[in-house]
Amino acid sequence: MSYPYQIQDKEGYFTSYEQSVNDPEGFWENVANSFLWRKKWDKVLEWDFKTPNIKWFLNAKLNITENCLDRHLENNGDDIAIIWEPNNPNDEVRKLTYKELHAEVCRFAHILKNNGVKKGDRICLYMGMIPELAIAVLACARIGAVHSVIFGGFSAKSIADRVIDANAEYIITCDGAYRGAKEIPLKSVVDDALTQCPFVKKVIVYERTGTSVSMIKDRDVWWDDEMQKVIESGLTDFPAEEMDSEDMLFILYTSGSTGKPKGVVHTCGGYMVYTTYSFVNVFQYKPGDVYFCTADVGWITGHSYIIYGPLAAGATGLMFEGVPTWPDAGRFWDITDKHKVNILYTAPTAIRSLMASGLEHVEKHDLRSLKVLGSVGEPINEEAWEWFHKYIGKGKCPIVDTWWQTETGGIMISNLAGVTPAKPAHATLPLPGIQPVLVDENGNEVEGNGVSGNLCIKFPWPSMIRTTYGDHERCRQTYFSTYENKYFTGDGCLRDEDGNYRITGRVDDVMNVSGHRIGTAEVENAINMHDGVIESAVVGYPHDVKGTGIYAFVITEHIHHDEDHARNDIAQTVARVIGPIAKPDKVQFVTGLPKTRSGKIMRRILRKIAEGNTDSLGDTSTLLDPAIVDEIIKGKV
Ligand code: 7RM
Repeated sequence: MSYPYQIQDKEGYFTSYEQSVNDPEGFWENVANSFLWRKKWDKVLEWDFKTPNIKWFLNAKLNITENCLDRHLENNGDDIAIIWEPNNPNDEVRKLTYKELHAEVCRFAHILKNNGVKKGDRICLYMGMIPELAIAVLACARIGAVHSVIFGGFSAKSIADRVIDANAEYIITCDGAYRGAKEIPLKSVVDDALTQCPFVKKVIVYERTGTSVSMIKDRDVWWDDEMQKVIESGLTDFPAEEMDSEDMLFILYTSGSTGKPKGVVHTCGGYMVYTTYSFVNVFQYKPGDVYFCTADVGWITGHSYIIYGPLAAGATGLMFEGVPTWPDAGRFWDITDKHKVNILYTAPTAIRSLMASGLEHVEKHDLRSLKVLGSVGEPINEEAWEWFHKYIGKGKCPIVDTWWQTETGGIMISNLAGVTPAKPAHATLPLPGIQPVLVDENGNEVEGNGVSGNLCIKFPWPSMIRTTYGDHERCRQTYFSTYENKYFTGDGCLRDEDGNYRITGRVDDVMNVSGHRIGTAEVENAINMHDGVIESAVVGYPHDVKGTGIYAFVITEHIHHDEDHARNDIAQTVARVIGPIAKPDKVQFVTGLPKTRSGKIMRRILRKIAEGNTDSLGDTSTLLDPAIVDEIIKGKV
């Protein structure tokens, strides 16, 4: 593979950037020309941010899997597409060449077809980090079905909410998943979820752990049994469905300010072009490099930078089933050494946690293969940046700090490895094609450098969100109504004297816990389901490892004699309702909450208390009951 759109040096970056602003359509047309299309576009772009209506590469036809697979077969079919490292380091590594991956995807596409799946159908995937997850995702794309991957840490209720919202009639899951020392009973969680989803027609189950599961007659089938039938039928290829550039590729649910996660919709053409373009440029991928992204496919990072971007670029990607701390905190470094990883893309929360477990885990391993390091998911603090740079990159690997979102589909602001300069704790500069702006509270653009504001994007890019599934108005309201004619990210941001962007964090009611997005309202809803709870308010607070921890203020009917026990019960309820990632770190029982006269909870005050920053609470005299503030401060946990 060669990448004609790969930027080679700093001048190249500035020239490309300028061109992308002066002639966006020409710029993207040029990038898109390097892909495989059944038919090219009639028009590059049509857009308005009012409706919003965004269309890229109009009337072009393609199948993204022909770009991720078929395209590489002739010259690079024997290259490794996926190296799979199992949870247990003593188990066998699996390597799939592009030819093998293509064959597996085709076979599984037949299985989908045999089970009644058609173009446009929604399929929920609830699986561990095994090659079959990538195979299932790609098979959906090949047949034109819309995948909705649900992270393996979500609860039965979260699955049911998503299956219902997407009206998904098909589920793909595993009997169980290995995660470190734990075994997670995925199928059993799915079964609980599906008691609420009688419309589900088929559940395809891959056997990974061998744990016993209950199979429902006429609904549940084993992956291996279905595979046997396909193999016996002798069918190998599966001709890819011809998709329109703007046909839906997938839905991915993400948290917002309300209690209900929204289904972010991405479409085929633009998403393919942008994820591949950004992958190749940000990481400066060179054919033959081994690239390891530690994210889970259940999040957007896994979609864009484990599956679609790298595969369309013909890259060799490493997929890891387990967790960074098992069997010990040296696992990432062990994997890096074992597979001679060249590019490592991970999250600040992982870096901070591994940093805390001591250098002895690092020093045992040879990390000389590393060339480029990357960070994503939350602001990376300077201490973690320096540690990553010094002890993992040995001072010679550029670190790319990549800012982006589920909604943006791909990396928006980042330095390009070794091409544009890094600055610790700064995402630095927008990729060519991306036009960020900062706006003040009145919605006016803040110009010049050395300024701050809310981060917006003022021009469309190919992988941007098209709609929120089943509720276009919600998409308009959330992203396009705060500031006229701009996409609003929900993030606060600084632009330094040199024009480098530094993302400071969410300015809405979304928390970023270990890089996972969780809405305060979702956690409150879950807490309020707990017996005896009258009301609750949840805020984020600075946490050494997680970045943000979850602090819950809870009003209950009765005073608890064993508060620790009650706290634990509430945390368990949240884990059951949402998933373990949303468990509050701190629960404080209070008799009231600081509210305005109109009954609105003053989160600003609760946030300050949770931070331990009670000197600057600001004006509390407008509160309904100012005395409650002192009570809450005294009872801080
Ligand atoms: C890719 C992803 C999005 C939110 C986003 C930010 C935060 C992500 C960075 C970052 C500072 C970064 N998608 N965020 N990357 N903040 N620097 N490099 O994480 O939809 O799950 O989250 O994450 O607040 O709005 S996401």
